[in-house]
Amino acid sequence: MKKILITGALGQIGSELTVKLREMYGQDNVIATDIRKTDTEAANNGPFELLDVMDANKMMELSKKYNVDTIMHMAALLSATAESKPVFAWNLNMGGLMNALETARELNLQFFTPSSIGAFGPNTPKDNTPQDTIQRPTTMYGVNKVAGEMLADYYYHRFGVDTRGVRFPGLISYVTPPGGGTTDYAVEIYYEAIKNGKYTSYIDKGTYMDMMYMPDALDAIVNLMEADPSKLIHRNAFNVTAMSFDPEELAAEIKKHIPGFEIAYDVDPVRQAIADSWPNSIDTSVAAEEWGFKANYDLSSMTVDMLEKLKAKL
Ligand code: AKB
Repeated sequence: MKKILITGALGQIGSELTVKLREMYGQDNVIATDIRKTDTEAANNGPFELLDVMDANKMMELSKKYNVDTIMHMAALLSATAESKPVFAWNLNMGGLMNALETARELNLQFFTPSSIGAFGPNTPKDNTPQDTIQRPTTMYGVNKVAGEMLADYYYHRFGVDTRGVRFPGLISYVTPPGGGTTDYAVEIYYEAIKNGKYTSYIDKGTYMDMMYMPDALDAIVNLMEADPSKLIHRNAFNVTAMSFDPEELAAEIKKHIPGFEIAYDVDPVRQAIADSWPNSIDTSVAAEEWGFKANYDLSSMTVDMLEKLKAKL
């Protein structure tokens, strides 16, 4: 029986991952932790503990208290926030990761943490970006992610920790909004389309980025964690994605359901520069080969579901 501690459990991914894992492995077997408590399903429907990931002792103490066998480290600052607070981002993203890896090493836990398309940079091949390629990111977030990918590999090779991870694209969900990311526009646009029938994008038309709907992201985590380790050549930082679009294509898809919807542009130079340094679309064939990665939602089916669920929510 699995017993999992999740950091950043009330964040964009964590809040849905916690609920899904509780359904799979039992309510008491998934311990949600976060720096703050919110009035959410993840916080209220199972064990919850306050945890600042910079506090190594408390992370160890909680992992022992609940006798967990797995740690999923989701707490991190996203790309735009990291760019505005680079020193804090280094301390939190790297300090939190080291604490989680050390906890996994000492207690012999299975380990998951997400990397990102942000681990690529302007001289990475932009289209069909290979799994193994040039990684010279120009953002603090990207520097953190590359270092994190390498650390997770290091802990596997050096100490035998069962580390696993993926490179997530922008994730789209109707449950918990993201905060401080470059791809957040692709979530905000759905909220604004329903509330106001228009959206002003901070990312320019013609800017293509990889995206994935949250149910596919959660399946990817579960399937990778359950994959036969003898088949995993890479273990960490698998490229995964489901679709690539620019704001115009996304707006056109929304317009099919909300005919009066309009998109305008007020480009934010910081987030635009980050987006310009990332790939247009990445190649996921290695994840497919090694553990059967497959996404079920494309732009059209995701938009139908997002609009339906958000209309009910709002
Ligand atoms: C961000 O935009 O920072 C994240 C990511 C792609 O890692 N959504």
